[in-house]
Amino acid sequence: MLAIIPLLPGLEEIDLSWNDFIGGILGPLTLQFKHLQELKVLRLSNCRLTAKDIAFLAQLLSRVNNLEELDLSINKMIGCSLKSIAQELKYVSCLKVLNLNMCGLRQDGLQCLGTALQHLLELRKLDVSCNKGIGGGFQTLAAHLASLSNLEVLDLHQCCITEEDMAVLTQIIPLLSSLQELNLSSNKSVGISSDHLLSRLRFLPRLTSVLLSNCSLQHDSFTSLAEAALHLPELMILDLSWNKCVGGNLKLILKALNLGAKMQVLRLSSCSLVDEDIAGFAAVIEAGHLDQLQKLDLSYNHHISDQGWSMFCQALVALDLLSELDISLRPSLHCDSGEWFDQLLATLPKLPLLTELGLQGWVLSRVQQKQLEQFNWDNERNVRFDIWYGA
Ligand SMILES: *[C@@H]1O[C@H](CO)[C@@H](O)[C@H](O)[C@H]1NC(C)=O
Ligand SMILES: *[C@@H]1O[C@H](CO)[C@@H](O)[C@H](O)[C@H]1NC(C)=O
Ligand SMILES: CC(=O)N[C@H]1CO[C@H](CO)[C@@H](O)[C@@H]1O
Repeated sequence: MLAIIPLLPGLEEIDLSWNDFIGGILGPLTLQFKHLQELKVLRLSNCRLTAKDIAFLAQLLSRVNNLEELDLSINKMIGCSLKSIAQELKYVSCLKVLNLNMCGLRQDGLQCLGTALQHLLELRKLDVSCNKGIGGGFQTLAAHLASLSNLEVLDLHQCCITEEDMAVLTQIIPLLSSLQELNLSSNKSVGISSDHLLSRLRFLPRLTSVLLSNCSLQHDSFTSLAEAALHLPELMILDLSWNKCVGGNLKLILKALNLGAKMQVLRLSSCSLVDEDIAGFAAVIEAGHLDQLQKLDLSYNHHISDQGWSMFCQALVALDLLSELDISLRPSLHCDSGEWFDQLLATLPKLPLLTELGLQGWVLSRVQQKQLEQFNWDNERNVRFDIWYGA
């Protein structure tokens, strides 16, 4: 089947992703590619590419001058050879999307990439996430990263970003004036760093998505973020999961939610939320400030009392557009559900778009399980209740 690719003139897209067998044979294959002037998209995600494949691919780049998207994600063995690709990126100056997620990229590769960026001024999306080997190397990326004035998406999750990296990124990221989506999740230094990246996000008013899950936010960094969020009118997606310091302090960020009213996805899983947080949150919901919300993750917050959950379930009626809600506990906790369950049942019919409800960890009686089934039956709905049947 692959044999026909070289013969197709005017080919604009090649996507061979998720085909293991490509690994090791890409070379002979690319040698046969003839008509590539029109090629815009090349996706080779999760193909078990080898260093040899990458060497051939690097040679190919000088022949695909109109390439706009290059996806080499999830090829863990190409880290050492990515240098050669980076050096040839100068031939594809129309590139808009570069995906190097989980490529085993290392500091030397990142340095070459940094140099290449000066030729990639059209870049919209840069993903170097899940490359733990690049931590500590961001200094080398800095100079040219700052010139990417069209960059809209920057994904740096799980990159072992160090405090020195944070100092660099604090200078650079606020200069990316087109930035809309920023993922810094799973980098402990983000929250610990004494630099003020989070407060400087206020200079990026186009931000729609800020993902800071598992970033060890501290009271100071969380306060900075909350203040910056007041200046982010387009914010639609916010992930603060696995940052314990949010618990007891949620009110800081609620002020920003009051203003924006565009929030569509809010993730507060495992944030050690307490009743005070949920009460303030319920008030914001009831005031109609979150009426665009579609996905809400409050899972793994086991400090909230029965009363707190009841109040929350009552407020839910104001979330007309809600489609996914997760209030699971850790499955190992096995807590009896309290009065809030009845409140939830009363609210369910008023959530016409709900399709997913996470209730893991709560022990539901047979009657309660029946009530959920009956709800779907009576209302001709098909809500997927994620419950634990171990009881
Ligand atoms: C952001 O990072 C997290 C890792 O903590 C990852 O699970 C998630 O898929 C990323 N989100 C996007 C939109 O890239
Ligand atoms: C958070 O980060 C730690 C390591 O820093 C990791 O062990 C843990 O699995 C992460 N949690 C999540 C939910 O990503
Ligand atoms: C989940 C994860 O990979 N966390 C990393 C975030 O960054 C710190 C500091 O570099 C690492 O130690 C963590 O392992």
